[in-house]
Amino acid sequence: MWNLEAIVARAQVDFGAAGDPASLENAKARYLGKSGELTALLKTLGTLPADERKSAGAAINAAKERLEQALDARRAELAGEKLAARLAEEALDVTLPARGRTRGGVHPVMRTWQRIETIFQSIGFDIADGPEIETDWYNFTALNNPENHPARSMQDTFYVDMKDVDGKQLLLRTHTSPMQVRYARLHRPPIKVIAPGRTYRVDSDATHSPMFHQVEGLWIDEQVSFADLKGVYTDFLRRFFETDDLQVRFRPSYFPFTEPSAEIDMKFDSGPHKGRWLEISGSGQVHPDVVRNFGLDPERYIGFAFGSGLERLTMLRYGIDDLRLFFEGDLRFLKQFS
Ligand code: 2U9
Repeated sequence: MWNLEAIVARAQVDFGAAGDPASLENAKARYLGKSGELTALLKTLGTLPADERKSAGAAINAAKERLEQALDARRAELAGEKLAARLAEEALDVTLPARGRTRGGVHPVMRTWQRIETIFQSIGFDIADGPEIETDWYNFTALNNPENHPARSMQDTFYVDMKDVDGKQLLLRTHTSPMQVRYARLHRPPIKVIAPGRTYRVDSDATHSPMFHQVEGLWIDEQVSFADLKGVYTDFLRRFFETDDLQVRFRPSYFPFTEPSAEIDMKFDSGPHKGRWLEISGSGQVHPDVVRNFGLDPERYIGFAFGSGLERLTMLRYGIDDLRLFFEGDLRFLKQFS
């Protein structure tokens, strides 16, 4: 008869020697595969005399079963070894000291915001704050924006799917002026206030962002003039840019909320921008209808206002030439300011 014991013993040695699942399956094929040793024996059963066939078949099947058991055991062993290797490789040493927190930095536009607050506070201006979601009245009507003005259209302004008590749709403020309207309705003159903050317009290209920052200033008293505004604003620019080599000029312009209105230009007499007039702000005498909306008598009180973009001030101060850098969160850019 065949030496089944020897076959089983050899297979067990072979299985034990297989170092990975693929080698193990190859070893299995040599015994139990289509042309494997045990399979070949099974095929010869038919050639045996009938009285031997039954016991021989049972012996081969018992051997086959032992091989299957040895295979399963070795498979489990290999899976265990693989898991152990992975655990060792990916081990975390929880006793290592923590990496610690790194120090963050102030965004360049926020630095400008902080600088502006410090400068204006030092000359007696208060800081106003207010909501970024506004009513139509505070954002447009109180500021003398006509009902059919393009700024009020869906193309120019982000509207919110919610209405105010007048049934008018709420919107993302398009300028920081509503904060000053709110402030002026709550305080009595003299009023000296700046309102820095985020503003929103439907506008997005290389020089416009749908969200940008403005700072506006408002000065209301019985005796203020363009000369005061010019003095304050020139002083602000010289302190902001840290140079006295800077000239300021007012150029006639138009805004619905001021009359007369003026663009403010500045020119550096030294440094990289030397010699070129640069548009930096808008300004004007607050329109009498707007003063009336504060609950004040325009025959008695006169107001002066200005408005500037914080991104523009920041770009000029640091020599940044692409607005998009402010909004990309690229640390290579931002780290230069911390
Ligand atoms: C009230 C009344 C009047 C603020 C003003 C401007 C002119 C102006 C722009 C400059 C660059 C906005 O960021 S920007 O595009 N602003 O030109 N702003 S006068 O006038 C006010 C504000 C509040 C109650």
